[in-house]
Amino acid sequence: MKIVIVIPTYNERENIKNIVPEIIKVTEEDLSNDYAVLVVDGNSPDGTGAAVEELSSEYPNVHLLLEPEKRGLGAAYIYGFKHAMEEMDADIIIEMDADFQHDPGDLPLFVQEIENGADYVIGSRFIKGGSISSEWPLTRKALSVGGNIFSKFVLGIFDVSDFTTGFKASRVKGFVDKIDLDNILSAGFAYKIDLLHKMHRSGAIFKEVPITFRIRDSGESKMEKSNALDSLKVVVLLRFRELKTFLRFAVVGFIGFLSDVTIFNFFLWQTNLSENRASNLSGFIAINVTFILNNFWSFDSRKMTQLKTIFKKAPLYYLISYVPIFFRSVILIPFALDLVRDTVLVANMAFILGIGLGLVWNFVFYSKIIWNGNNHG
Ligand SMILES: Nc1nc2c(ncn2[C@@H]2O[C@H](COP(=O)(O)OP(=O)(O)OP(=O)(O)O)[C@@H](O)[C@H]2O)c(=O)[nH]1
Ligand SMILES: [Mg+2]
Repeated sequence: MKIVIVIPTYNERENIKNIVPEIIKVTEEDLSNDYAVLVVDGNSPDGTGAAVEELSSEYPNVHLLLEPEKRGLGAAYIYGFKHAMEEMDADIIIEMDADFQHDPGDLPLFVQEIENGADYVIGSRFIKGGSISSEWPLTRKALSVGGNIFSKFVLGIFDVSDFTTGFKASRVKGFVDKIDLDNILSAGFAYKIDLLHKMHRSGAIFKEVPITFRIRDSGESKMEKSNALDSLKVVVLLRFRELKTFLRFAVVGFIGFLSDVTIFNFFLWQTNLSENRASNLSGFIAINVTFILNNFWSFDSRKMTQLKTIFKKAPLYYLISYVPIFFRSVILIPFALDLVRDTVLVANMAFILGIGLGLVWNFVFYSKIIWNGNNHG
């Protein structure tokens, strides 16, 4: 596999000169994979870029990606991720700092976990075996611990204990290459939370491995004071977006429900269709109405606009949506009528119960499969 280790730098001349040879030493031992180091430098005034160029003449698999200026950690990583995918054909991308806070000796472990089936490997400071150097300021430690608890509960992601670690490995095919990197919520440190959230929602298999987070070797911290507030904003915004989608989906569901019930009863009272047929037909009409409303409103940020995409997804949409309709028409309603005799009231009650179950079913499958953010048009 092709593994690209992306390292953002700003004024890290000494660190980068020391860490690259260590990375090369460790990765050279793995003969079955192909490694490259991609340093994304924010045009550091201390000459980090020149130091990387010198390193590349010594090590051909070390590359420099120069930014026009310092634009934030998130912006540097996004730039590096795109380059690693488009120009270097990466299968795995590793995020790592230049300042020796992350141990190059841990790299083989990250790769092994991906080889063993994980899609996203998180170097965690907060699981058994992981730690933060005791020299790290207490206030930063407290902020980190508090931020993690907050993120866990607000985002509802309970299988992650370190949301803001900078040491990670991601599988590209099917995961990073499906993420819309142009709309990441933060150009700074908080991009980490958005990326993690997107990987989680895409169904990636997560694996946390313990790391020891040391203090930086030399140079100054680029940690900005605004990072904590920015991270808080990203967590809240991510949750709110999901909630908004769900609330809109519920409103659409209610409109679908009203049309479904009205049409169902119209068939029952005005025609001599059986309950089963009436329920099937009203359901079919309702899923077409809800498709349009969901596409242009509930899931507007992931909407499909091209007919080609819509036709491609249509069979799956009908299949998913038809499951609860089939269930209520063929199982629930006949069962209820059998049990309590033939009344329109019983048919309606079973029908409504079927819609309630269908709402949950549909939301899960629509958001995971139909409007999963990978429609590209
Ligand atoms: N290109 C680029 N790199 C950056 C930027 N901000 C930080 N970095 C690099 O990103 C890595 C992480 O930044 P650090 O300042 O070490 O942040 P930290 O590890 O949370 O803080 P410390 O514990 O104080 O080191 C380092 O390699 C930095 O040089 C930026 O705006 N642009
Ligand atoms: Mg650091």
